[in-house]
Amino acid sequence: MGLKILLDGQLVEKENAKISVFDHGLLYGDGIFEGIRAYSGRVFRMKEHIDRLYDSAKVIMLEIPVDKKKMAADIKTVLRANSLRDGYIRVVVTRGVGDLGLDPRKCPKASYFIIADNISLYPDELYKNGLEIATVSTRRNIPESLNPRVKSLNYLNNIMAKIEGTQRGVAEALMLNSQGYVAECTGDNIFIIKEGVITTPPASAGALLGVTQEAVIELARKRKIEVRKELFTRYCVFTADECFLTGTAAEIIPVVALDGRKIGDGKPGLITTGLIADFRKLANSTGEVI
Ligand code: PXG
Repeated sequence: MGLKILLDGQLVEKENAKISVFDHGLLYGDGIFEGIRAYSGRVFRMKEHIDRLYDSAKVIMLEIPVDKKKMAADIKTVLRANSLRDGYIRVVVTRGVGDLGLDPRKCPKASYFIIADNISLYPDELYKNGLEIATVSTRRNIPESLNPRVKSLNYLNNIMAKIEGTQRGVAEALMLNSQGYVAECTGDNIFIIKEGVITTPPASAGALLGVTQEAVIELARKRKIEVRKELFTRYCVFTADECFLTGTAAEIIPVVALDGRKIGDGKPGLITTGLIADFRKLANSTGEVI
């Protein structure tokens, strides 16, 4: 049997999960989404993801057709329908069908769908040996235009950066904000460690407020490691002892070089590997049971 998708409240086969070419999610990237993980039969940080989805909706004046409780139940329904105990969940809410104009008032009803599937992470070897990244010229959107805290369907800003990164031969690209401070990578938040202190840019740097980022901050504080949310420049990454990225898909992945400069000794550091172990434990032992 094929993959089952929940589309506007109905479970349908993947082949039948279709939306209109007049949907403004497609025509204008007018919509929002979430990426969520399930580990060992539990949905990790479901409340945080759902809260962020509804906050994104509020900012773009999009009315999600169901309440948070129903959304949570729907997520579990899709996982159960596909017998998934571990997997990646994509929740998408689009403005819905309208006409060829921009005006969202022409879209009477938002659409939503939920996909749950297996996920392919970075190759194992990168978790062991670390990732090399490069700074790209595409700056993160300024908050005054489209706030990067809104997880919108318009990811062209990040995709442009991803293309540049790929052209440079790296798996992730570092994005700066319009003032030149480090914001985040195309689909991950960034952390640096210097003399035992962990620093990650605040959302006000022009980054998504990451669910994994927040979980890692909690884990680090549990280890009695000082964590700061502060602006920093590439200089601080070049001269850091350790660096890593966090994201729902990537989890925690060590970074060992930026723009050809080795970070620390060029190997994943002790604090990073400790946090990776803590995160795996947390992810597999907490969360809402499916
Ligand atoms: N920043 C951005 C811009 C993101 O898209 C994160 C940070 C990490 O946030 P969470 O809450 O997941 O810890 C994301 C994550 C991908 C991909 O293919 C990544 C994301 C969404 C879709 C695809 O890497 N979002």
